[in-house]
Amino acid sequence: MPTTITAQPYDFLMNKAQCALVIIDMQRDFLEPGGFGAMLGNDVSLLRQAIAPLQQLLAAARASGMLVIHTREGHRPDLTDLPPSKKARGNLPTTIGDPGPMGRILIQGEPGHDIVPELYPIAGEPVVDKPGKGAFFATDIDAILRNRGIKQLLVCGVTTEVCVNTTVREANDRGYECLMVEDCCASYFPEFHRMGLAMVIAQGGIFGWVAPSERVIAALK
Ligand code: C5J
Repeated sequence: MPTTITAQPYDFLMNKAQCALVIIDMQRDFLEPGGFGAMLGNDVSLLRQAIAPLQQLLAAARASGMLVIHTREGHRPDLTDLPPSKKARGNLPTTIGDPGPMGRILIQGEPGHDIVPELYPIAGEPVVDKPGKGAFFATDIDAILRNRGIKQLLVCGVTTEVCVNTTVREANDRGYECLMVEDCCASYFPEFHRMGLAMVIAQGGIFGWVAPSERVIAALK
């Protein structure tokens, strides 16, 4: 029997056995003071607002036995999977692969690439390393989800308008039903956060659903 979550633009009927929690890129370099995001002049406290609600949602998902998947944006140390266009983007003095405050920026195995301790994966939770913004590009996440019979995703993480939004669009095209948990997503730009949610639910839910964590947690219990 599905559990009803009151959501926008209409109720989301969650089938727990076929639903997974996907946590996008809650990495130290994006979220911690002294990381790459902060070095670029971003206010990381805006992203950190998502940590506390996400801790509660993660605890509820774990307690319910739901599959939890974490993603990390990053590249191989030899940069062979880094498109030159991505390396050059922004014309910044410091870019992906260069030394940063927490090791080489967005490089697998470096301290800044890892997930914040508050949300650290536990045994049995797949961690998907992704070279792009979307979690489906050049990763095995689709295979992991299909092998577990997953058809619905609760999507959280950072940033709302970039990696979370891209992942929701990719998942939508592959037939997954996506609910974005609004207070468990965050952006350095509050207006982009709002719009990142608004464009998902526009036109009758063109990419999916949006609901606050308290409703999702209540449905998981
Ligand atoms: C993510 C980014 N995770 N904004 N990356 O959104 O570059």
